Amino acid sequence: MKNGLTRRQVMYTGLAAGLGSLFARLGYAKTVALQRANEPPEPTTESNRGFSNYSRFRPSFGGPPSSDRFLGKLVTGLRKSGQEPVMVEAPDLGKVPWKMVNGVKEFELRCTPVKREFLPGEAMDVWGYNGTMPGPTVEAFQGDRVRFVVHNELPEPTSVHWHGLELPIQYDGVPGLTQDLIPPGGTYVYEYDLHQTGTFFYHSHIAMQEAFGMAGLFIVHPRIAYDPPVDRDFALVFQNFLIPPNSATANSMAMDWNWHTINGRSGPYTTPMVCKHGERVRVRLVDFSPMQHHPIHFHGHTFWLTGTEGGRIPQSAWVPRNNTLVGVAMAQDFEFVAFNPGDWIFHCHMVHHMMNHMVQQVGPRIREGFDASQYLASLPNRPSPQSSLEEPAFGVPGYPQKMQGMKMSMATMKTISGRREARGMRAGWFKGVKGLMTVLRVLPEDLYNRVMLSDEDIQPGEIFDAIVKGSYQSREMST
Ligand SMILES: [Cu+2]
Repeated sequence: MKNGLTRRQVMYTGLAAGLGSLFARLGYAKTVALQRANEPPEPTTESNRGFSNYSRFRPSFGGPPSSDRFLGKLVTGLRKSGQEPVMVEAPDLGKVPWKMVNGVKEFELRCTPVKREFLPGEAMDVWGYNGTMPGPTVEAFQGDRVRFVVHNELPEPTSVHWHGLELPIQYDGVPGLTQDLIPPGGTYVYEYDLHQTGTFFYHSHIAMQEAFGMAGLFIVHPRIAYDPPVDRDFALVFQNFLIPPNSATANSMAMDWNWHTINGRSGPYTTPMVCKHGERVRVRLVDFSPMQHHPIHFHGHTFWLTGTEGGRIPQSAWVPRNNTLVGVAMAQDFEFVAFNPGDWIFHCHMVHHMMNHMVQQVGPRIREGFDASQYLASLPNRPSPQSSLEEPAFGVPGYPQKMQGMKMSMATMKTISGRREARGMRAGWFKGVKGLMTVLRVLPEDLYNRVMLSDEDIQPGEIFDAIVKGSYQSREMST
């Protein structure tokens, strides 16, 4: 439009002028008109007309920023509005089963020691619920009345707090303040109504047990999915542990961290999230690390921050991001349209969270009170330090920076790459996926079906190559 005003801007300005006398008292009309006039003009020429359109199948702008379709903000998924929400998928975690007892959804939680394989063959001693760490996901609906029968199978007392839920005080799970601790072998019953919706979690309210992994997701859905409806709903819990070399037991006293997990696994053992090209996707992030915050970055897309641990954010306050900081005990929900096919890394951006512990740099540690005989007996077999300072690279100040001594056995590689969710990714894809990292795969429907639904052989790199060579980037379909 002439003078850089869009039709909408003219409309707003006209409206403001028409109602001027009314709004003038509030000092409002001028502000609205000014705000609108300051927006960049909508593109009008042939060359930039594309920026006002949005496509769910290729990168596009969808502007201006006030548009509902800007960066896919309110672009619906492939599912229709007005339906039940899709169920949440938390990779590598189960769900807590429930049964209906006289109109109440009854869940059973056992507080247990857990052996959790952070990486294949690296089974760590932590604590959790029902034999997993983090515990299995609780999934319920707004309006449900829920009951949790909690058995303590730990050698010390515990209690369970329901993080973020507005419930009667006697079920809040704080030792002493709201209830007596559940003794070893004891059982305690929590029961309340759910009136909220969002990403919550349950956890021990004993600090050291929290640091030892005792938490799980608690997702409460609305009965009818929020608009715009999403096709996929993923959830991830981020945690840090310090597990000294030569030990499998997390040191929950530590203020330092060397092992990092998403849903109880470290990259590249974290199972990729796989969605279809064009779907609207929600990812729920929870930080249950003892002390560390996680700036979570997703490549190739811009997402909208649509919720926090307090529930849904009104659409007017959604924020576009590609990196969102999740603080300790906070949740962030975000949504995006998966318009860009590929295997996209999804990771915490803290560099020390992007790798697991550096054994060769740290060396073995013996703590006071521990028997050192085994360590001393194996001294002759210790790998000798590399002191090849003649290597020309040592002439470069700072060398080496790349982590040294990363080794992965053939069996481990097979386990990691042999999973259905990883089929057809580049050979060696796992070299760039470490610590607090996972992968979100956006696959065109035909490739999605091959990877997730068929049993045909897929060669390493086959799916990746098909995306790079294919015409998927430019494919336009009616939405
Ligand atoms: Cu982090």
